[in-house]
Amino acid sequence: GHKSFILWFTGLSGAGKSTLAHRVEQLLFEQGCRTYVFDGDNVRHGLCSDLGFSAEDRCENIRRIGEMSKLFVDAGVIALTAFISPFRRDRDLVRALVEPGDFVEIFCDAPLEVCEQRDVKGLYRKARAGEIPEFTGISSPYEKPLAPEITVRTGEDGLDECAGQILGYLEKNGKI
Ligand code: GGZ
Repeated sequence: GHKSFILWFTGLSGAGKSTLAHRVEQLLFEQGCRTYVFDGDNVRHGLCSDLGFSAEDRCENIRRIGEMSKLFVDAGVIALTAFISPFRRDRDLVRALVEPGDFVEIFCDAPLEVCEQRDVKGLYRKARAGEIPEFTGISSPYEKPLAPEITVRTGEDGLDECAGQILGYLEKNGKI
């Protein structure tokens, strides 16, 4: 079997975290890896349905996702998580939960202008209109990772290019 670890995708809303995580999952699956993707769709409606978007609630959201991901690592499953996770401290707390090397931080680096231009769900427009308080990048901060294991330029590069970079990292570092 393979080792297990966390692939932690972080970046702005609309940066493509969830889409990329699912693409990477597909590639890992083809290599015989056991995987699971956590994103807003399966976490914020369930385990974290009591939480909003204040700094405190985001912190608790990330803490729960981190603890859950750790359990998946214990179970031998590669956990892929796709959350904005805007605060460096919250991400570093998750990093500290697992063995060194088992937390792979992937910065989905897309410029705010690109995310706002895409505005797939119309949330940036609403945030600009003041209809969504504390919206990341508009009225709430995003703290870029200082030393992510991987940075992918999801604003410029295509999905397969970004997924390939991640698989390349994992192969080079003996993780798969
Ligand atoms: C940021 C928000 C907000 C606010 C709702 N700020 O594009 P989406 O819709 O699907 O991704 C965003 C998602 C962010 O949830 P996370 O759990 O990833 O956030 S965090 O890690 O900060 O806890 C967006 C939607 O929820 N959304 N309100 N105010 N994104």
